[in-house]
Amino acid sequence: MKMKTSLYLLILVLFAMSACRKIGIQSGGIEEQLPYGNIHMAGSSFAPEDYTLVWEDNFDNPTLNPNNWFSGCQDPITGELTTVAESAHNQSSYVYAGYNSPENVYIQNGSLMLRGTNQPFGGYSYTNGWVTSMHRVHLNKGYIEIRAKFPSGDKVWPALWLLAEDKIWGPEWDMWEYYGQKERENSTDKDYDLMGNHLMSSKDTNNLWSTYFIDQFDNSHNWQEWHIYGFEWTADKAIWYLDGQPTRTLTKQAYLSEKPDGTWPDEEMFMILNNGQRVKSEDFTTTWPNYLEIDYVRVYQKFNSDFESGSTDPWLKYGNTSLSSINQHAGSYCAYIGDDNSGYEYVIAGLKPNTSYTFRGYVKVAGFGQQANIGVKEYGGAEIKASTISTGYMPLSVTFTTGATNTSAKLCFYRFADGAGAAYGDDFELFYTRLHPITVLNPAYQLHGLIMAPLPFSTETNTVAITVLI
Ligand SMILES: [Ca+2]
Ligand SMILES: [Ca+2]
Repeated sequence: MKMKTSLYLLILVLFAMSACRKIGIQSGGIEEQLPYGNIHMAGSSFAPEDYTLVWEDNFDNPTLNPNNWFSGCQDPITGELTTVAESAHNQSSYVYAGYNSPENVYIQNGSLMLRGTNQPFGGYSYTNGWVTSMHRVHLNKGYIEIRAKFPSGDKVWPALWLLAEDKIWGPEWDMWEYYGQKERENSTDKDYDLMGNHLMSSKDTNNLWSTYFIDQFDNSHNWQEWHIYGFEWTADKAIWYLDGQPTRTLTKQAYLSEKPDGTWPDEEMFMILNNGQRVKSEDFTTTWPNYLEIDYVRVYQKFNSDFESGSTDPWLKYGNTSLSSINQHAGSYCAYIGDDNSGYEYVIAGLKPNTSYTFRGYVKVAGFGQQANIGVKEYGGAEIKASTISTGYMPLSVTFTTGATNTSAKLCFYRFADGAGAAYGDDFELFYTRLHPITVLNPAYQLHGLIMAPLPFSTETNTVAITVLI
């Protein structure tokens, strides 16, 4: 009898354990989103190290998000034409053979579709889809990643490119610009199937181009397949990446030695994604209609968060601050605050409205009785801060949600008026926090020790929505 009861109990326990494993498998999907780093790296990105996702459009909504883009070359809110555009529907009719119209811009199966047609309209022989992020999404340096499928054929001229927010032509970054056909300079010869990675800066009316073409791209890479097109722009170099592999590196030094009158881009620039048609190109091999399909556009930035550039730029400083080569949390440098009422601020742009971000970093003070803080303000909500009085490095973090129309935030590292003293800060990061429903077991089960796997969340996932299974 006793044995029978024990057996019965054993069966019960085994049943309970197998039920737990079942639930554990259910929660196994969550582990893919963890460790925490995977959340801000947004899945299968080729972003170089130390970059933080600051903005993305995955085209998941049924219509184009007007906070990010407008169709064509005229801002529907301000009425302004984009940089060097001649009308709302054509940027430059001497080079673009098509009329861009909203009918050619739509979202299908989670992708932005930019259609090109050979249907005459508005005095043009072709029409096309064209979107612009002017005054909505712009950046001064960073890494842009676009997952796209390009059209091909002699007439097509699709491109993913950047122009200046101040609407002066130059600089222009041609991240990825495909020519179905292009005539050679000072020659009647023609090239076909070219992908371009260019920079242009200008001196007065002189455009200073540094061009680079990859020949026979469709032949070698099949551009009708999905590819991940990356472009990194820093203070001293640009690197174009295809599916994570560099295709061109242009250093500031090389550009300026090639173009002594040139300037390295150092200003806010917006994106244009378009499926244009070239005036000068033939139309023998093009299939109509054709499409430039874009699954996502992501912008990553780094804001010298570890000070390993040997400078505290581009942080804005006030009071007594300097770069420190002692007391760093990691690497060779950190940020030093030498007195009270002093600190660092950095306005990070390109954020999404109504979205949660976490700003964190390592901070310590030099002596007892002092306090140092990190904080965030001007994001659409009340200022938030986190503080430490520790003389050893402490991780501090603040999580904030941008307001309904806010696309930037001011990140701060500072000391109040709490007396003389010093503080050090290092390894700051900004995380984009995705809201994933997470399924975990009822904590009661955990108490009974029936979970074999570690809990699928860490102390840093407090903004992740959690569903508890009873
Ligand atoms: Ca998508
Ligand atoms: Ca450092």
